[in-house]
Amino acid sequence: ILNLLSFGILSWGVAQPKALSTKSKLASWEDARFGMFIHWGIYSKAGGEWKGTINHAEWLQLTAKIPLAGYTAYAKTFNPVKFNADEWVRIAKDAGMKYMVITAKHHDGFAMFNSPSNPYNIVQGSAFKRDPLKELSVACAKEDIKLCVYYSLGRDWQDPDVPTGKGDKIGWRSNLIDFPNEAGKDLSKYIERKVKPQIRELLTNYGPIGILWFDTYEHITKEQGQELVDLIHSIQPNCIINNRVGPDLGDYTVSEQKILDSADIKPWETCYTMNNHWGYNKADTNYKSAASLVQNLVDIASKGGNFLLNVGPTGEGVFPDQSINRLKAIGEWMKMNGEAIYGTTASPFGKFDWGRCTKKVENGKTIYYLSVFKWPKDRKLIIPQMQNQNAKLLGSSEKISIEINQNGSTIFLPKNPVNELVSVIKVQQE
Ligand code: H79
Repeated sequence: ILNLLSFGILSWGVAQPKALSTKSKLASWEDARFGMFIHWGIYSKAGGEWKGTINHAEWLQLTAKIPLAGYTAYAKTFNPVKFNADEWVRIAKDAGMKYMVITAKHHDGFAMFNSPSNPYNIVQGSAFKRDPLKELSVACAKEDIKLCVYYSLGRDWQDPDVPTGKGDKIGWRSNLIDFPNEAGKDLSKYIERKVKPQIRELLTNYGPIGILWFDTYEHITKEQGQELVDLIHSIQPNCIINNRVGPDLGDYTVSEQKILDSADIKPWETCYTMNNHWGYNKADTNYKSAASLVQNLVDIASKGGNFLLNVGPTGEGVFPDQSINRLKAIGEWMKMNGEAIYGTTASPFGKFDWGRCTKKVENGKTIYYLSVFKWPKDRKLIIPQMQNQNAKLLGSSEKISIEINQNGSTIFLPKNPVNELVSVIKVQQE
C-alpha cells in the first residue's frame, strides 16, 4: 500500500498535466532508494579486450586509442542479439530496484537510442537496427520501473566541437587524435546541433523519463546548463536532473564510487560498480559480495541517500552471471527486509559499530530499523535515546526482549542472525 501511495499517485517522472514541486518529486524518488545503473554501448562488445590489452571498458575508444573511423566501423558490427528488455527489467525489479538509469550516450558520443537528429546511433549506425531504449520503455512501464537516462554532456568523442582537453591538466585525453584543432571548437554548436535535439528526442519518444542523469560538464557554463534544465522542464516538468548538468545546478548530488559520510548534502545518490568497471570487462572478476552490497545499501539509506548499483551487460546484450547472482541475493534480502529501506529516512542516532539504523513514521508512530552487520558477541545492542518498546526480527516470529531506561535501550539478540546477509530488527512504539 505504501508503495502504491508513493509510486502511483504522486510520482516523479510521470507525465501529468500538473507539475509536481521539486520537493515532492524528489521525495518520491528518495522513497525508492535503490536503482539500477546500466553501462552499455559499442564498447561492451570488446569486453575490455583490445589487441591483447584487457584493461578497457566504456572508455575503450580513448584508452585503446582507436581513431573515430575505426570505432565507427566497429560500431557497425554491434549486434546484441540476446538483448531482451523484459528480462533486464525483471532482473531489476526482482532485485528490489525501483528505477533504471541507462547510458543513452556515453563519452564515445554514440547514441544507444533512435536519434533521427544524429545518424551516429544504434538504429542507423549498427547492425542491430533496433531501439533498445524503446523496448526498455515498454518493459519498464509494464513493471512500474522508472526509466531514466544517462547522457554524457561535457565529453563527446564523436563531435568535432567538444574540447578534448588536450594540453590541459587532464592530459590523458590527448589520446584523442581525431579533432586536434582545439582552438577552432565551439561548444555551443555542439549543444545546439547534438545535445538539445537529443534531449528533445529522449523526452518525447519514450514516455516519462524519471531522471536525466548527466555526466561531466567541464567547459559547460552555468548559463548553458540552465538552458538545458529549462528545456527539460518545458517538455517533462516532473523529470529529475542530477547535478552534473552544469556548475551549481541540478536537483541532487551524485557521488561516484564513494559513499558519502555526511547527511548534510541532501538529496544525494551514490553510483557504484559491482566489480571494478562500469562497462563490461570479462577479465574483471573482482566482484563485491552480496552481503557487502546489502550493507552499502543500508549504509546509504541510513544517511538519507539513494544507491544506484551498476551492471555492465555484454555485447550480446545479457547481464554477466556474477551480476545476476548478486542481484538475486539482494532481491531475496529485500523481500524480507525491504521495509527497512523504502520510504525511510536517515538514522537519528548516527552509525553503530554493529550496523546501521533507518527510520520511518507510520500513523504518527516512529519505527526504527536496526540492521545488524556484525552480530555482537555479547548479543546486546545498546541504543542511546531510543524509547520504543516493541522489538522483532524481520523474517522471524521470535520475540526479542528490550530493556528501556532513561538513557536509551538495550536489545537482547537471539543466538544467531536470521538472515545470512544482514538481519534487521524492527523497533516500534506500542
Ligand atoms: O560512466 C562512468 C565513467 O565512465 C564516468 N562516470 C561514471 C558514472 C567517468 N567519467 N570520468 N570519470 C568517470 C572519472 C575518470 C576516471 C579515470 Fe580512467 C580513471 C580516467 C582515467 C583513470 C578509467 C580508466 C577510465 C579511463 C581509464
